[in-house]
Amino acid sequence: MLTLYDAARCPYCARVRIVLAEKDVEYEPIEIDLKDRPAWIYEKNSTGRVPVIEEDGWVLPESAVIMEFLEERYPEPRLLAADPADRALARLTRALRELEIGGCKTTKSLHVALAGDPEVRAATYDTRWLERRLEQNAFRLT
Ligand SMILES: N[C@@H](CCC(=O)N[C@@H](CS)C(=O)NCC(=O)O)C(=O)O
Repeated sequence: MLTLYDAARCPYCARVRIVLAEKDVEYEPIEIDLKDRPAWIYEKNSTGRVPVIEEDGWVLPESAVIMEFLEERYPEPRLLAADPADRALARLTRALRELEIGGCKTTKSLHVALAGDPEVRAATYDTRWLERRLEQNAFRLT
């Protein structure tokens, strides 16, 4: 079974949990206390950060890479559009949201412009499922 090294309040972990939930993938979560990280987490990820997934001794850090891996490994239901241009827009939205989550405001006006464009929003699956899961309080940020 897949293991997720997880932290409840981490937005990067949350988006991996969302993909796992959408794809109904069974996994074992292992909560990492970020204030008192176990030394062994550095063996999984040299930066010591979560999320990391592991399966049969194979480890993968970095949430965006994990999401892409899960999309390819578990293609149904599809979370990215079939059309390459739409996929690119979804990735662009994701990249901009990463900057936003990271507290970087330098691309905020670009992000606002993109988010306000109904055509871009319609083409960007990431935005729809992220917002839906936000409504469902899937981030466990309480
Ligand atoms: N680029 C990484 C960022 C992951 C990240 O920063 N995780 C935070 C928790 S939200 C962490 O592990 N922080 C511990 C640290 O930076 O030492 C990803 O997308 O997975």
